[in-house]
Amino acid sequence: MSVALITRRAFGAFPHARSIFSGGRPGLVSGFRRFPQPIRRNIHSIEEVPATYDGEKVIIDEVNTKLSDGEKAAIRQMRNIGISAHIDSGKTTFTERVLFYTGRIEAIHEVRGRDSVGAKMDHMDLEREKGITIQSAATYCSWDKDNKAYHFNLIDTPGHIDFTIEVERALRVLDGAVLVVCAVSGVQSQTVTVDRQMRRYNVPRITFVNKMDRMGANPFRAIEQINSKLKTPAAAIQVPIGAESEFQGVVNIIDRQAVYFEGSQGENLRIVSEIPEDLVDLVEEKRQVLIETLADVDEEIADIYLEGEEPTVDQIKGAIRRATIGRKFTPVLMGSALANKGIQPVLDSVVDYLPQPNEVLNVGLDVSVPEVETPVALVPSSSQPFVGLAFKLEEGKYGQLTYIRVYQGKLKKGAYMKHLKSGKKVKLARLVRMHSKDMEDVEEVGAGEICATFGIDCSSGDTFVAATLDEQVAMSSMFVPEAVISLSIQPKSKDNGAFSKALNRFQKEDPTFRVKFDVESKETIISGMGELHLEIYVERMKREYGVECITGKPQVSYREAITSATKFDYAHKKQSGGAGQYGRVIGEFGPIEGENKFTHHIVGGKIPEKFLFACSKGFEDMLEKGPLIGHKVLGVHMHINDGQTHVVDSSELSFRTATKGAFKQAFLNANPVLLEPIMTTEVSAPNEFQGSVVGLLNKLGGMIVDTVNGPDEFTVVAECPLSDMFGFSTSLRACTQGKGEFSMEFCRYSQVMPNVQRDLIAEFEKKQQSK
Ligand SMILES: Nc1nc2c(ncn2[C@@H]2O[C@H](COP(=O)(O)OP(=O)(O)OP(=O)(O)O)[C@@H](O)[C@H]2O)c(=O)[nH]1
Ligand SMILES: [Mg+2]
Repeated sequence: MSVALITRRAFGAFPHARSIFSGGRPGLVSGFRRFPQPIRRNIHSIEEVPATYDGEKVIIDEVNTKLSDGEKAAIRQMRNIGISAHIDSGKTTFTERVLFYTGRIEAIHEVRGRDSVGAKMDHMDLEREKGITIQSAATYCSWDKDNKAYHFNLIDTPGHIDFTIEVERALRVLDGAVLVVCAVSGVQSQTVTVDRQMRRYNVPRITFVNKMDRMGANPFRAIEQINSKLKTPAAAIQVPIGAESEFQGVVNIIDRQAVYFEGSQGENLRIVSEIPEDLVDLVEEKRQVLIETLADVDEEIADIYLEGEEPTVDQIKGAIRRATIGRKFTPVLMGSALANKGIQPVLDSVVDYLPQPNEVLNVGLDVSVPEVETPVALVPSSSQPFVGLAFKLEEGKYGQLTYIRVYQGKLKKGAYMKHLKSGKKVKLARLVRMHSKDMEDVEEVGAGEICATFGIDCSSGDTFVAATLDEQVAMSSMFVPEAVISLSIQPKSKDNGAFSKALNRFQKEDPTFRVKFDVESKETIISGMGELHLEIYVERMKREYGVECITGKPQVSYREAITSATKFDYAHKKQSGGAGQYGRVIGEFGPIEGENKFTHHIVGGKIPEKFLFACSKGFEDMLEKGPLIGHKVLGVHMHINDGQTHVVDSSELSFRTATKGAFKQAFLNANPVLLEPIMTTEVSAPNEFQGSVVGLLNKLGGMIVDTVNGPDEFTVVAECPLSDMFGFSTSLRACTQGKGEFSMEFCRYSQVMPNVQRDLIAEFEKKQQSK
């Protein structure tokens, strides 16, 4: 069995990434071994995690036999969904309408609106000032369809790539998503990123093409791009009535009904079976495209299609549901959130096409027996023992607020649960459901739901289980991307404790924000996903903790790597005077793809086991601070196959030191190189600025990989070295009269030019000497 098979919310192998393992035993994740299993009565062990939804479905059906009829009826009314997409595509604006139409808020307020109230889900002052979402916000609401009330847990996520961890953790715990795409810009670079994130956690999605009121809106171009760029079969289930400023509503092509959104806030739906005459042909054409696309991904429709018959409305809807949940298709709806048009059908589609919590497979790992790990299918039944994941933390006025997704069993106010990592039992003094920043107390939360609690101590990504559960079931955590930039930071005036308190808090809440103290330079270094990410924390430090800070220039996080293989034979000796030290390690050193690796194969006990453990620690020490310029090391494999021990003088410390020495020597022998982050940069601006934008990107060493010209705007995608991109927003503003927009995200590492490498090393050595 391969670990790579485990996908859904389980233990994936993510190259170049840190996966925080909730069981606190990272060593076991990759070294999966199978032994005869003790019989487990309280959990649903499975052989392996299937690679496809069809395989998952077999287990899901088994799991469902454990649910009572009452539970099945209740879970049918439940949906956990995320709203995710490229920056500024209108997620928060869309969510605001959802809250209004479901009666959760009494009036609609706009993101950066003139009434200065702001959208409900962007509740931080900084979000309202900047008009962007920084933190994801959770809420729940109830949507009535066919006289039944459906309960939605909903998370609005940020689009800016600097806050991408918020998308990761939301998608990690949600069952389905609404992908919002702009009708003018179509699939943008971050749409591709979000798509990748949805795939990582196997999240089915429906698509909403927003901003149909904008000039140049074309939903069918966007759909074509979903097919070609995201490689997800997609087809419209609506066509627009009117476009741009004349956009009035949509025709549902499945049942051939026209829907108009009337009333000052689009709250009155007028549904008529009369389709505007000029749209009749288009509806039929797109209906045919829908059926053909479905025939490719669904057997039932394929059979009907081959027979030359027309599927019924129910057959089409059934196929869309199966194919969407099976992650083979995405139905596309359209509208304008800002103009209050087209939102309600999306809510109906969430009910119709996105999965109930018992229609997706959620997997944990039973880690009760050391070195034996068995996947476990979690059963969304309240009668099962509780298993939940703390996916997000926030420091609030009542202490740590911990968001939990309940995968199995239920949580009750006043009851106890067990923190898997520490084994400690914790009391659930308060249980709440979140409505953006507001909380609503509840007595009990059932399987499949999302809730929050106070006063418990844990890290983001930790698993909690029922206090009575003997088995140790661990949920995997989310994918955590590596930081690409860092800067030094210090408080302007003497620190009274608030500075470190703030840094600790931010670090605990956000695994992509790292803090370290550089002993040599005596500086505190913060690192993160981009300039904006760090800027926001510096600003929050001032606003929330009253600490003004001085920051250094942003620095690129380089990586140190090797390009050839070599051998090492290194002895660490200190045998004059006092207690001696001796350790000798011999082996091979070479480059590998992806994660760094340490292995050993020692015969005849030349290096005892405990010293080998010390060697692995020495290896890890070196990875953090590479021999060239003290940046992280990437892609090395160190293998120790021989060595020597001294009866008296050898110790763990001497072998740790010997390994560090061997590492440094071998690294410098293996043609080392410095790697720099290359960023995919997407710029859009009015056509008249195309020349100056392309000129700017060229000047910054960018390689242009794609250019798309729209009627008014162009979009250019370039790969640029991060070191030249600091302050890009200012240069772009200057060359486009403030009309240009850009997004930037990490693409890959690439070798720096030899002269740059020489300069960076010289600069580093100079700094070392001056100390
Ligand atoms: N013309 C038009 N503008 C829209 C529409 N929906 C949203 N906008 C505008 O687009 C801008 C961004 O909207 P948001 O809702 O903040 O977008 P977002 O996707 O939540 O942005 P982030 O969370 O920062 O990624 C705002 O100025 C909105 O008023 C729409 O349907 N039509
Ligand atoms: Mg937003």
